Amino acid sequence: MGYKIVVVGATGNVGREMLNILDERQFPVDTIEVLASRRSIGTEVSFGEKTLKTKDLDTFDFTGWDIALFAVGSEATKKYAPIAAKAGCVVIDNSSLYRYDPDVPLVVPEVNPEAVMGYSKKNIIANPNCSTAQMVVALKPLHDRARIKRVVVSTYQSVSGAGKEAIDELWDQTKSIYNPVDNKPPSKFTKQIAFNVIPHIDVFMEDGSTKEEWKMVVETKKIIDKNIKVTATCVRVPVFVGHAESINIEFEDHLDEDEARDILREAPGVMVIDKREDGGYVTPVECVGDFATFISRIRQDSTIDNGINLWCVSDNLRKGAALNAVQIAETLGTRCLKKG
Ligand code: 11C
Repeated sequence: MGYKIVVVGATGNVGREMLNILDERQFPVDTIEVLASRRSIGTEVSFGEKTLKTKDLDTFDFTGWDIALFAVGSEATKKYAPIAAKAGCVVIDNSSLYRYDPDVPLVVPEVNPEAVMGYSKKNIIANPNCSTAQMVVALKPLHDRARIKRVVVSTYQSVSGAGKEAIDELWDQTKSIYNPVDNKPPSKFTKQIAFNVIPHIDVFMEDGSTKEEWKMVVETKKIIDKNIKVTATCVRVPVFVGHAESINIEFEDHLDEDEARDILREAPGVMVIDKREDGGYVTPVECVGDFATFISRIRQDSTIDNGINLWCVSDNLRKGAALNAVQIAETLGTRCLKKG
């Protein structure tokens, strides 16, 4: 006996990945419904061998459904997630709307699976931002061993994090860069993204940081430990899929680079590829379609007492969004909503 699952926003990049991952991981689905906003009703999406047609989110009755995976923006989430939750369907939300609500757990199953138990306060569980999800998978096992004091992270984030129009903008600009006739001014990004990098993701905050950077700080505290200090610089790069991060970690206790590598080798969700030779590390194009968070370039930071540097790469549409949401559903199923 399986679960009655709804995917909300099934025609978007993340919604489609959710369907792929439910199928790939053989999530026990009894019945599935795919929903979309009015303009996308009737759009066909694949679920394994099957083709499903999207129905209208606006008129859908969530009563009797077990889990709704939401992959729509904060505005639509604000309107429809409470309706689903009130009808008794547990919402797993990919937007940022509920992440900082103390009554909503923010979960990365490799890191804080026990937090799912808190779902019942609002019948909602939040999925973190993609750049946070992959970082905390790498940080948690090291924190358990040597207590992290401070993290300095710089991200190299792919355009798919900003949606389909952003993917199209990189594609169009790349094709037309040497052909001024076809050149359109940037619309999704603030500056040219093809053959360039942009140190700006999401809106600016009062202190000069961006909201993407703020999310990495606040979400890491909520997921792992409120005492961990994080400072982030988030940068958009001309890559289609796969976020990379350069992470510098300062610990309370000494941690040798070899022990750090051994700990990460054993850590759930992590794949260590770390050969000190040409190509002995993972780049974003190699992580696309994978479930793992890849860690490379693990080395001592000799400028501080207890410091490690590492390079972390993951598929932002998967671990950063759809995979994490499905893993939350799996955890919820195992711990709280047992079937059969
Ligand atoms: C990006 N990380 O790469 C963002 C996308 O808060 O869920 C995800 C935004 C979020 O642009």
